[in-house]
Amino acid sequence: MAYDTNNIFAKMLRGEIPAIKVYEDDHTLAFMDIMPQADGHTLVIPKEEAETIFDLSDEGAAAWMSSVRKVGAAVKKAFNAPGVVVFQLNGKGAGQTVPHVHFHVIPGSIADLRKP
Ligand code: DGP
Repeated sequence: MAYDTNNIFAKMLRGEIPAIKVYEDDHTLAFMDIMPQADGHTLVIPKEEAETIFDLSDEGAAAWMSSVRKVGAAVKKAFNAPGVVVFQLNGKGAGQTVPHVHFHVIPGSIADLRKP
């Protein structure tokens, strides 16, 4: 499906709506989730226009995963968490609500997550 350039994360990347940014580089952006499933719930996105992992270039995917690892380590340390939950959804059928690919990075245990 064609990428929707008006999705909320695309607007965030263009600076049209605010975000609490926690990490940014040439290829990726990380910011706090507005509906956190636990304290420290962070989203990490590639800057490349991609709705799902299947739309992303290999280079974009590699840069994105590199940032997920950095952000994951940082939130684990910041929240003194025993572990970090990292997941992402592809397509409405999987439950994806924002059509710009994103990883959820959440310090703590999957057993402690609040319902989205
Ligand atoms: P998913 O269901 O995997 O597509 O997750 C989308 C996430 O995006 C969800 O946890 C809530 C978050 N979210 C939705 N709108 C906004 C927004 O305007 N700002 C921020 N920071 N997060 C948002």
